[in-house]
Amino acid sequence: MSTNGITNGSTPKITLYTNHRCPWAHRAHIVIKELGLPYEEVIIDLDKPREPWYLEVNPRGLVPSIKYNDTILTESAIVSHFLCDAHPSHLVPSPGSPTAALARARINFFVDTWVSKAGSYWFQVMRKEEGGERDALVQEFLGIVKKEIEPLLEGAEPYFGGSEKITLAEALVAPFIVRIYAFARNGMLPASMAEGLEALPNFSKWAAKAIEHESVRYIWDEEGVVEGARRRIASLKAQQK
Ligand SMILES: N[C@@H](CCC(=O)N[C@@H](CS)C(=O)NCC(=O)O)C(=O)O
Repeated sequence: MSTNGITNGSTPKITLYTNHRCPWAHRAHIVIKELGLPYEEVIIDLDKPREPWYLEVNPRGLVPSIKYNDTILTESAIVSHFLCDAHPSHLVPSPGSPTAALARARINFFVDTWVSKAGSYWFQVMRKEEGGERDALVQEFLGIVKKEIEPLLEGAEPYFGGSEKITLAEALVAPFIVRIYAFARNGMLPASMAEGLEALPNFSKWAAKAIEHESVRYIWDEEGVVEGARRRIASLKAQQK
């Protein structure tokens, strides 16, 4: 049976519209790699206005988007959940039982907590000049991670919820963690930000495992990501003046 170009039972043809600098797109790469799905990638140049053909793929002009057979899906969380639901795996249990529902709820709560409470600080900190205001923001971020994230990582050994294999929780959050550490190493974020995370026992152990995972690393280009962020921040600071 086929609906909107989605066919059950055969290997899908997937095109991933992406940019390796983007943490949201990184999520889709991790999921696709873990699911072992073949795909083609089309790199979208984020330094230029989007071309009309891409605005037809995704009218918001953002990456990632995927074409799954003939169907376009956008928004990294939706793309990731769709792929996981269409191709059940160790990443997240399929719904249908209270145990699976609870495991899914816990992953969703963790990811939602990261995104809604902690996820945007690194970008705000990066835009600030050195000084008291920036330090206060770093402390606020570390306080939130300690209060909101650290308890959710109790027993996350080696992966979320005690899973032996990487889960959707790592796939959706690790792209941000790997960047925070890389930016701190490269002087784009204060070293105190990484040091503060390292002082959280659950977080630091979990993060080390998550960011060294092959599915997180295979498209990771630290130099390119840092350079891209440097240019972006310089241009945002110039616009503020
Ligand atoms: N909510 C979106 C966010 C995606 C996003 O913001 N992508 C950025 C790159 S990291 C983008 O495409 N920006 C367009 C631009 O820079 O013009 C998602 O989860 O997919």
